[in-house]
Amino acid sequence: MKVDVNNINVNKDQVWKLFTLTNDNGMTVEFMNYGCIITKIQVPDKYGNFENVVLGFEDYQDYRADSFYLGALIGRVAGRIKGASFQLNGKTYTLDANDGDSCLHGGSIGLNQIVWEANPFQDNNRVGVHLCYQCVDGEAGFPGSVRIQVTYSLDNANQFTIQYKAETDQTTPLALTNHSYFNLSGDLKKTIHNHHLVLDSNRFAELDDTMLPTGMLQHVEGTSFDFRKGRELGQGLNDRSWQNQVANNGYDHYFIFNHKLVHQVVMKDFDSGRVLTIKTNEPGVVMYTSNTLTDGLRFAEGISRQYLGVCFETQASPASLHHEGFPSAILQAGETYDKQTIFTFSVEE
Ligand code: FUC
Repeated sequence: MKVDVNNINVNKDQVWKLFTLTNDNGMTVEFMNYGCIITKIQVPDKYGNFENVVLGFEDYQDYRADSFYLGALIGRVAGRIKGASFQLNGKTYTLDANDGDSCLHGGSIGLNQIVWEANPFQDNNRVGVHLCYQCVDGEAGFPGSVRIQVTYSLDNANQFTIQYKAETDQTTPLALTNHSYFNLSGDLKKTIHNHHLVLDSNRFAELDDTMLPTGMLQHVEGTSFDFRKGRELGQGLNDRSWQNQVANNGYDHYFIFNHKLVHQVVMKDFDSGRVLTIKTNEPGVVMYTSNTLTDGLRFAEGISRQYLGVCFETQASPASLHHEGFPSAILQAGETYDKQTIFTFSVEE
């Protein structure tokens, strides 16, 4: 196992670091200290061919103004905050409205646009990098000075783990996640329509026509949101239901996990044989099927188009700031934020 480091010369004042984690099977995970952005994950298919299974730009410069948040670490609060404001302990906080009237993914300058301090490490079982950033009190409108450490690590069981640790000196909302778009076909050979998914969830947050949760949780039974026994993503992308249509014809919804299965997400691509399983201690996930991804962006293996990837944004719910019954996104002063999501890659014949 090893960690390689290279420089990306952005301009004469800025150099980003590009890390590549490699395990003994030859699996690699590549990411930058800019926004902790994952740019490439190379895993074998059932014939042993290594290919990339995440969307990433051909030119690293394109990450600077990326409104699709490709591969990025999202925060302080992932998802949409209604009215770009919230109340906490009797005070009203105002954030950036960067998505209509809402605050999306932490506001116009989020954690995805910060250069993080990075320290590589290696131990007996894994290789990785600690990425650290100290948010200032009031940054992007959020209260509290928050120290965040995100650790990316890879082991020889083809498990890529993201661990999030944080502490705050004032009670504040915090909901970090990663925004990688997965496509298991390898090197963007096809869209995600035929990806088969099992999701450990009975309920999802209903959206209104501005993409905000109405405050209602819908049961998945009898809908295209029922992935408990497995179904292909394409069925929901083509579904005429109000909830699929409101999300620009697909999924862009928060699912609450049952935590009854060992893995909360199992996704397969039968042609390549690749399987991705996700295990997390987060209470839920936003599944976004790149419904609004535009055509014509230059990705490493080809040109972008709708439905080219699927994000599993494991996280607490920002809707909890305005509605009862959603998993809380509040971190108390003095409490330790300790979340982890494990992405495991395997193959099936
Ligand atoms: C997801 C979605 C949004 C948005 C963005 C790029 O997390 O919830 O709708 O388009 O990513």
